[in-house]
Amino acid sequence: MALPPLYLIADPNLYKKGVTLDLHSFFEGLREAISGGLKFVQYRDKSRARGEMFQIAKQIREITNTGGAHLIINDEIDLALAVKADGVHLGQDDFPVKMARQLLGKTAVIGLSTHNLAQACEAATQTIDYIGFGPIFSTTTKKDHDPTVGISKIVAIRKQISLPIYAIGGIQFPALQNIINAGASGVAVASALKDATRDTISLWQETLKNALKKRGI
Ligand code: 3NM
Repeated sequence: MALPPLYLIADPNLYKKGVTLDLHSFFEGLREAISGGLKFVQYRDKSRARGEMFQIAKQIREITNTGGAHLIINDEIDLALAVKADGVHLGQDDFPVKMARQLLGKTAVIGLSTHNLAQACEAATQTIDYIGFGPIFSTTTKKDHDPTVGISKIVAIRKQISLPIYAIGGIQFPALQNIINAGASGVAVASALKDATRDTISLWQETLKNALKKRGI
């Protein structure tokens, strides 16, 4: 499956009113983004009991199915299987890729987080479909994140590996052109696209597509 350049990290923890989760706004935000043409979504949730995660993931699966968008589940292989997601995104310390591939099958999309050149090169030897690389910039969405890498590090990785590279971490609209020019295949974005309108999503997608076209992709 060709992976779309705009990858939304859907994290319900960004939708809090005090301590209460505003799941209604979370789901509405996702529907709006998909109505703007978004085709690639990751459900990421570091703060919920697994039973509740299952209920949320089920609804996200319905919304993404209706909109023809791919759904990836962060970390949790059993949850991905349970809701018939299209794949999983794994961190460096998560379940081994090889086992994930065995459990999910050949056609599943498997992504791996990487934070430096060595990890990216090692990732390229595994049966994965893309890497996340970051954090490019500082972010509050991921607690205790690795040191920021900046856009220039993408250039070095692009020279070494042919896998799709998704730049992640603190990405805002003005950086898109430079990120793609550096060799990324797309961007994975959470906070900057929280409550994005369909027009904003369209603008991000067009900008990414045009930047990739200039690289002949
Ligand atoms: N992973 P935002 S940075 C989930 O570096 C995540 O692997 C990262 O959210 C990594 O777009 C990050 O709000 C946070 O910065 C992405």
